[in-house]
Amino acid sequence: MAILVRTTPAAQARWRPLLLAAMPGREFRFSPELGDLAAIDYALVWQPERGLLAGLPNLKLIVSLGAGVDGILADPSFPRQVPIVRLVDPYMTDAMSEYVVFQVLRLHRQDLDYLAQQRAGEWRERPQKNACERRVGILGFGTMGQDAGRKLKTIGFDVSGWSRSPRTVPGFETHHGDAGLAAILGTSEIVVSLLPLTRETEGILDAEAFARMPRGAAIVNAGRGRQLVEADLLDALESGQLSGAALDVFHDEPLPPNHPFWHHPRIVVTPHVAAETHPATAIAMVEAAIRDFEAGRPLANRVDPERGY
Ligand code: NDP
Ligand code: OXD
Repeated sequence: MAILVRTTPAAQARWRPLLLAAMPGREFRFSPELGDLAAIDYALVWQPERGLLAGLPNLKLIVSLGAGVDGILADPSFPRQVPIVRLVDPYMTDAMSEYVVFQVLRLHRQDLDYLAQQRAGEWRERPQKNACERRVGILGFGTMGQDAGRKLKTIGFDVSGWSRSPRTVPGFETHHGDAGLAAILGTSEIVVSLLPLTRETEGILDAEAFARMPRGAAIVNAGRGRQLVEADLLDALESGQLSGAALDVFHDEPLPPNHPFWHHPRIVVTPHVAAETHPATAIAMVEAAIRDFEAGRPLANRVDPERGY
């Protein structure tokens, strides 16, 4: 009975001592040292290489070491019969809300313009709306979207959320489905994506979506890079349909050195750090998933591979 751990080398170095201390009776295999594949029961993974999971004949449970599972489901050979649990760590949710609040405030308070003015030595006041006059639309009103929404609302923003299924979230206007998307885009000056990457959400932030948004609107993407059509964003910024974008996730990560986003004056780039996995807090969820599985209890935060998240 062994547990495979496969994430980035840096993350693996953080997980290793914590896992060994928390589960002393267990045998761990830290990738790339896999040993006898037939002995591996559980896999704790982040963006595993294609074919890795399919090559484990006795795998019983997959625990995602991230909130998003697109890196697991993208592998056409992943074993669909094996349950997948994703990470839902309240500390990570807090971190995401910090990122969203920070970027929404930057866009709301015209930080990109004032930074440009500072560089030019220009002292000029800009007309400024109050937060309550600014509607923020959150695409993906799940764990992270709702938490970010609550925190934005505390500041005073007028927040609404969009999900796949109809949701009643006290205090928020909510939308779902295609008609709901048109409604939320049409009224939001700042649109935040906290969507998972699925067949339906790939390319959702495209020219058509930008055209629906009020002129001069802005976007924040912390969901996944492939939700954004990057060329359409550049066109929308060029035409003035959009006024800015704060992006944490990209088609290709790391963002290639010659990518136009790096030096674009209306784009803020961060290197996929909006809400990083913190092994020190996440380990409790990993242990709970394995405990629940072994006790035959229902698994919390189970992924539906058909739905894609
Ligand atoms: P949840 O599963 O809790 O929420 C996902 C939300 O997206 C739900 O409201 C869901 O709708 C909605 N959704 C999914 N598909 C569609 C669709 N086709 N149309 C409309 N709404 C849809 O996930 P989390 O909040 O925990 O995480 C969201 C994503 O954030 C992750 O999948 C990941 O991609 C990203 N992330 C990014 C990080 C970063 O550092 N940049 C860190 C962590 C996560 P419904 O409520 O109906 O199910
Ligand atoms: C995640 C991420 O999905 O860090 O957890 O992007």
